[in-house]
Amino acid sequence: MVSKTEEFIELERTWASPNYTPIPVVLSKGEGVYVYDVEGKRYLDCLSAYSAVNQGHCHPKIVEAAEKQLHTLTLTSRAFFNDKLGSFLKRLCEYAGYEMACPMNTGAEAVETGIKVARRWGYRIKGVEKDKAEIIVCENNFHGRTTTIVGFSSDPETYGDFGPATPGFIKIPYGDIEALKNAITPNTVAFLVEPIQGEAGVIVPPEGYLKQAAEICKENNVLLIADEIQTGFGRTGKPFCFMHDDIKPDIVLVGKALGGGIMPISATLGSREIMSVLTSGSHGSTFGGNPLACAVGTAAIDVIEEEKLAERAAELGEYFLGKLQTLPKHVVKEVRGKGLLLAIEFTEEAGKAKPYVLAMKERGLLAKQTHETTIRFAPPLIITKEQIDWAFSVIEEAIKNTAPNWN
Ligand code: IF1
Repeated sequence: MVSKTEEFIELERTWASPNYTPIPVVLSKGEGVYVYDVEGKRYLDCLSAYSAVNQGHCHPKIVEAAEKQLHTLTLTSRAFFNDKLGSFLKRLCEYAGYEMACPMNTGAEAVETGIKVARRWGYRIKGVEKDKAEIIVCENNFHGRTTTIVGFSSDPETYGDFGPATPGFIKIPYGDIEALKNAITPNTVAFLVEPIQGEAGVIVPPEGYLKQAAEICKENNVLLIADEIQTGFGRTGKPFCFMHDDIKPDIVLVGKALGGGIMPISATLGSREIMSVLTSGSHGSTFGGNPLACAVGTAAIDVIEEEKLAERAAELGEYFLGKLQTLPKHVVKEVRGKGLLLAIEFTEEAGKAKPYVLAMKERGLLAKQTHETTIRFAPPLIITKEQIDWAFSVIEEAIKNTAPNWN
């Protein structure tokens, strides 16, 4: 007798391109911090769709905003104005502290928009020689999956056989200020950086790194572009991770949780001067800024603010980090992160992360390994202290029962 789980897995494996190897669980319902599989089993979601479900699954206020707009007006294209876009972008820009935004859909589109804005700013405002613009990026970056973006990835899995790479990108080590200084040339238009490298394994840069990077960019008339697609909207304990360094990047890229866990919504934010290089007809998107997205995005921001999710992430993240740090050092060699973007890295002796992820799944907690030896924990920011206690008890027990030697 084939179980429902096996049936659904078989169907997905038959019809979906094999570009993922999902954890063997078939989800069919989500509510708050919990998701449910087709067998009716409940799991605490410690991935939040890679930090796109900060507000929790199917948040009633965001669902209500979507439902209302679904019966009103969903898509017009930007060939026409609509009555939701201006107020949504005002809300978003004021929340982040910027003057203007270009609404897109996926994070990669926001990144590509940032690259186009920086290049055109370089040619038309800084005066860089045509087609010579350079953008500095970091080793082990993750900014999305388009051919241009993967072209400056340092992960062969991400860029392998998708060449030729788009020219004009210089890679430097993450967290290394001297390397940034030395990479800048008269043709440098921007430095694109994640405030915390998510996919690389939740790598937090040295204290003050972003502040020093901002100073160097300013001194050299180079735009600082912060990719807040994963770290934004309260995840690291502030509305945006760059705020921990008390800086103001020239361009901020947002996505994921802006969609309230319901739909793809992203944007590229900057000053009026910078964003105005996107002259009429020079950039766009069929769905970018659609009324449904604007209604959902507005509700998504409202929930982050009204439920003080950034503050919760700061306080409960500290608490969760403290508990993870009690795990034995000969099994878990490092605990990293900020707010509720956390990760544990296993020792060589403890082995690869996947068996631990499967052991956690068996016990009702969903998380995902990143690369071979790290597990990221990024629950919805609505999680309670009691749920963190439960999650930690599951994490500890799963590791205890999987590690070659716990004591
Ligand atoms: C996958 C990773 C995380 C991102 C940052 C831009 C994007 C992402 C900092 C692009 C997207 C997602 C993509 C998803 C898995 C996940 C991921 F493992 F790939 F790297 F979170 F760490 N900037 N990250 O994290 O946004 O176009 O996806 O909306 O591709 O497997 P997107």
